[in-house]
Amino acid sequence: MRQAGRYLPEYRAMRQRYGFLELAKTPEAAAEVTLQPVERLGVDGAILFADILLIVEPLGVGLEFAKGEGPVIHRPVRDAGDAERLAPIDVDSSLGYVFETVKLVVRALDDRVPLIGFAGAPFTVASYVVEGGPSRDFKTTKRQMYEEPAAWSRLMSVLADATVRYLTGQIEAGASIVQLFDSWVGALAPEDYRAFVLPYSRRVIDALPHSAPVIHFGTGTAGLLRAMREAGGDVIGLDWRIDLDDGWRAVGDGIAVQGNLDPAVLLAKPSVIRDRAADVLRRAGGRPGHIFNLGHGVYQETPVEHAKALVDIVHELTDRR
Ligand code: 1CP
Repeated sequence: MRQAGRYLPEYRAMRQRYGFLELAKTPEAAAEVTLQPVERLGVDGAILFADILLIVEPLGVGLEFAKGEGPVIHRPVRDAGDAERLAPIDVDSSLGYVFETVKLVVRALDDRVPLIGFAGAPFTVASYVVEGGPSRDFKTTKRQMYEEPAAWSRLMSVLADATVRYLTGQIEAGASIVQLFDSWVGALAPEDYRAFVLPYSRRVIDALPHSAPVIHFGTGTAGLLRAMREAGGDVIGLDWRIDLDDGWRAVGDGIAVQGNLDPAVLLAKPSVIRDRAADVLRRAGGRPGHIFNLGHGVYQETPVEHAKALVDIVHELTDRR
């Protein structure tokens, strides 16, 4: 999950000096921010500092990270004409700075912990491109999916193909694992997921080199877990809206799971954090193939000591001190 960010004072200090996109595009700075949670918290994996929307910039839709408001897309894709006009994405020339960051991080980590690369899954990225920014109900996205199949398949295909090259480039640069974030896919009916989304996520996962495991993550996915497994991934990421043991049962045997502590638990005192982390581990039951994680990204209001306490507690309870 997102583990860098504004809850860390050293991240806020970097953001005083760099705009968000500027930070992502400056490999030395992005590498430094990637390493901050590793040094400060002692987590067992680094997650690349980047954003799922960087891939959208070369599409020419006018991506901006507005101050304090999150991402804005000035020229959203609303019909087949817009979709036809999308520029094909030359990943190596437009996103080479991300591969540079990966190389710097891998060198600095020196095998202490693995680096997790990532990309947005086609649906979640498409939702920003169609809506023009964050959304609650994804109404415009769904309308397009239902009634403009040509526009939808063109947009999803362009994103899927670019995402294959983007994740492959991260793996070639040294990422040990990659995570595909389909953060907002839980907004879909299962049949719509199967018809309009699964083929594109599968296309991405199937085309990746087998040298790096793939974590396939979404939120609100209790009704979609089987279908997400069919789309692919070595690990299915669970959010906290399902109990970990029930989620694992729904995903099925023979596959790993990641999750799933509610990030809001980190707002509470350490004794609460301990009980709740122990509960997640109890539900995992010591089975191989569980990656302990939050069910989604760290909230900005999280006290850093609480995040650190969680890492220590999980290490203690799993004998990894
Ligand atoms: O100004 C800032 O500092 C903005 C906060 C921020 C950060 C820290 C944004 C804007 N992006 C990021 C980095 C980021 N984004 C990381 C790396 C963090 C790390 O090193 O730990 C990752 C993995 C992402 C991925 C991302 N971006 C997702 C998928 C993950 C998830 O949380 O579901 C999504 C949906 C985004 C879009 C995005 N970028 C930024 C914001 C505020 C948002 C969310 C907007 C929304 O609510 O829809």
